[in-house]
Amino acid sequence: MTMNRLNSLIILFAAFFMLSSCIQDDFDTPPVYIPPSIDASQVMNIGDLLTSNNLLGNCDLISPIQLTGATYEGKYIKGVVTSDDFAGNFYKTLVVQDATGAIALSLDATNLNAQFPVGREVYVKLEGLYAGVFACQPTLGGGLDGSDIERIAEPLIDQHILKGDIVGEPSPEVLALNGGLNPSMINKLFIIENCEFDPSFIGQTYANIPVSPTYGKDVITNGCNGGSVIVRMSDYAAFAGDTLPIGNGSIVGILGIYNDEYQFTIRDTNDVDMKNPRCDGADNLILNKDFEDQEISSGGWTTQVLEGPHDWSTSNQGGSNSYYAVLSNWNGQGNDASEAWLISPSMNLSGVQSATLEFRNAYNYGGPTMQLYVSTDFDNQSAVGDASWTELSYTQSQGGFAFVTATVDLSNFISSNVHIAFRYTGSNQDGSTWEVDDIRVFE
Ligand SMILES: [Ca+2]
Repeated sequence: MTMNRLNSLIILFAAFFMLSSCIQDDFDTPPVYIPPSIDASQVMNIGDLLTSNNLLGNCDLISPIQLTGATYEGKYIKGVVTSDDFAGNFYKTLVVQDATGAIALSLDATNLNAQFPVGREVYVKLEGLYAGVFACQPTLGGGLDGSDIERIAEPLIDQHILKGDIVGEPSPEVLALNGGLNPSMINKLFIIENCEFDPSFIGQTYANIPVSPTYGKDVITNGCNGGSVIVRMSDYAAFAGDTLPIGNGSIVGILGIYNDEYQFTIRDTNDVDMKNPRCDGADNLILNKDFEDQEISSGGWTTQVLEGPHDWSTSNQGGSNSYYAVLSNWNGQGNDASEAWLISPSMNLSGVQSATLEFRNAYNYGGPTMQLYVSTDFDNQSAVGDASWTELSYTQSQGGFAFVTATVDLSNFISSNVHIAFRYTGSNQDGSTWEVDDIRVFE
């Protein structure tokens, strides 16, 4: 590129930026679309479409019905797009709503966001489409696949879905989880206030990493005033690997249903605003491991066995109504020389003022004491011996399997990569049974 051309380009860019700053207001105004010339008399309420085809709460019954005859000739529904497939949590689905109801459109196309962003009005030409339920969710499709509704084929989308103006995202209705859910709510945009993700999900990612496409992830979300709903996360979502927020707040999304289970679907993580202290008033929880899922390794926990055949596992033996982590070096006849570590996921404490570790512990039988360590340079996968660990003292059980709660200040270890670990040791002469539960780190 010659200098002259470069200079002209720079001048061109400068002119463009000056121009664009002058006409900024014009850019803020959506481009004007000439709306299709559709008379108000041609527009049917979505609510009427749902009820006249018996689509609400009627999921066992129906084969999809083709919309034909005088009722649908030249008729449209007119709604505003509320779904967004940009982040990948919606797929081949467009959800639209008007003041009377909401419905999903099943389309055989991706990148719908480019044509039909949130807040765009669309007119859906009904004649020839099929109205039915997909796994109980009221849906418009393009045909029949056996007795199921089939997507609208891509070449037909332009014929059936006409773009209108961009009118902006509708204000979400408030959904009170303690008031229960009913079919008339399906496909509508809602905000759930004063809610939080279930404690069992703290420290976890939004969806499954690596991708486990068959399943996706159902993240239980509880209202502080009671009630709960599953928030459905696709393993293909762009935010699948992000960590779920642990605070209390609000979440915006579209209520759906999959057979008899209501599911709430967010468009992206901008829909999630959970920064307040949790329902129980607890300060921000950074880590919460209660073993109630009977999984040692859920939530990013790992173990390393350095000596002997024994590893950490979960149990609720001994009359405990709670699962806990346990390790014993007893092999049924004697003790094995043992060393095994139970290691937390990495915690990012860089933004907190202080951090406190709280956990319950119990033991029985004579042997070495379980040790507690903290590290700021463990990489989550190398041998524990490759990292530096600092031993911390804690309040120990008096034995006899009696649990006590220990509280440990981690404020000297504020960093972006903090691990805590429990180190079990035993010899071939003796060894205790150690139990750990309700491990929480909070600000
Ligand atoms: Ca427990």
